[in-house]
Amino acid sequence: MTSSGAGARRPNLDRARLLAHLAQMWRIRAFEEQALHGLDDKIVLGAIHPYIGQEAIAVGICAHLRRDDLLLSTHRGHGHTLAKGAEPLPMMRELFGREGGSCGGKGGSMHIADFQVGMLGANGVVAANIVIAAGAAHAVKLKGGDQVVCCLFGDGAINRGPFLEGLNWAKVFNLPVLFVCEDNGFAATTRTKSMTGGDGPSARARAIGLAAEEVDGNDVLAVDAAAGDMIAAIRAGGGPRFLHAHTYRLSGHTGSDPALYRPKEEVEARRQEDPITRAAALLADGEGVGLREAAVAEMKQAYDTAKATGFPPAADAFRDVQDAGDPRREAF
Ligand SMILES: Cc1ncc(C[n+]2csc(CCOP(=O)(O)OP(=O)(O)O)c2C)c(N)n1
Ligand SMILES: [Mg+2]
Repeated sequence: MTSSGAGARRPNLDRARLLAHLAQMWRIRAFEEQALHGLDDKIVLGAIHPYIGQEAIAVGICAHLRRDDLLLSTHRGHGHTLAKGAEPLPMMRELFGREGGSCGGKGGSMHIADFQVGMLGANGVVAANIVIAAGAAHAVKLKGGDQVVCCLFGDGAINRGPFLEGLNWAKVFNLPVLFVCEDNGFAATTRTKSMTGGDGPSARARAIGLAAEEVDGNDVLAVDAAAGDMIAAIRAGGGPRFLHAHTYRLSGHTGSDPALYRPKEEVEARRQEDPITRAAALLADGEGVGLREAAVAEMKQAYDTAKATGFPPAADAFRDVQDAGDPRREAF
């Protein structure tokens, strides 16, 4: 770890960019801490999967995505969604099942989507987003243009079939998609290494013919640099790329998981590598002051407003649930 003022030893440091990254990581952290508070408050409907400790990945990657680029997320999707440009209030309302939620309050955390910013959806089915991303990238290719699709998934997802299907399809059709494996070491309560044959995510991607790189996922500037090169290559027609980002989930698997399957000392050691602390340590004294407070105020406001919002009217119960027909008739 570096102490504050270490930025002076990195003459090429783009301070404005780092400050923007730090602000965005604080926003994600503050959103999640508020959401966890909502569990204690008993207003979150369903589970939430905190992204705490992994923020540098979403932030470093989304810095290179345009609004019209497309993103596919997971069950751990709040950070991805915010980094892609979604507003926190509809997201918070969605967590609480309220009117005005991203999906009308019907989906909850694992179904948040915001097509306005190219966020095609969280996904509660591990690895399912990988084949959806390949499909979205195929659509982009057929339509023409230079949009990029980004698909984030966990290290557990690489042990499901859609990983092979999605990467293979993307390679065969030279599709504009960046696959990002967020390797936090765990799939729920299981250490992923104990369930993974061979040399892991990047080796598998290379075996399918994708250019693949590994990166320290807790170093926002390293992620930024790696993602920048890869996304530029994809946008230029270079085909799919694979980024394997090493990180650690500082929270439990869900907001209510005490994570007793790993020693406290391990978590404490990994907390020293918190991506926010590491980014802040690159700045000089006084830089970045107030970013945390601003993020907390923004997310508290979203929380309070969402909490004060009513539930959707009963008449809307079937709206957007089925795309055709009369659900009352079709139920029989
Ligand atoms: C097809 C499928 N199998 C099992 C589950 C239950 N489940 C939810 S999250 C999870 C772990 C996923 O691990 P990883 O892909 O590494 O993502 P992480 O939770 O670490 O972000 C599991 C097994 C699921 N949601 N979908
Ligand atoms: Mg994992």
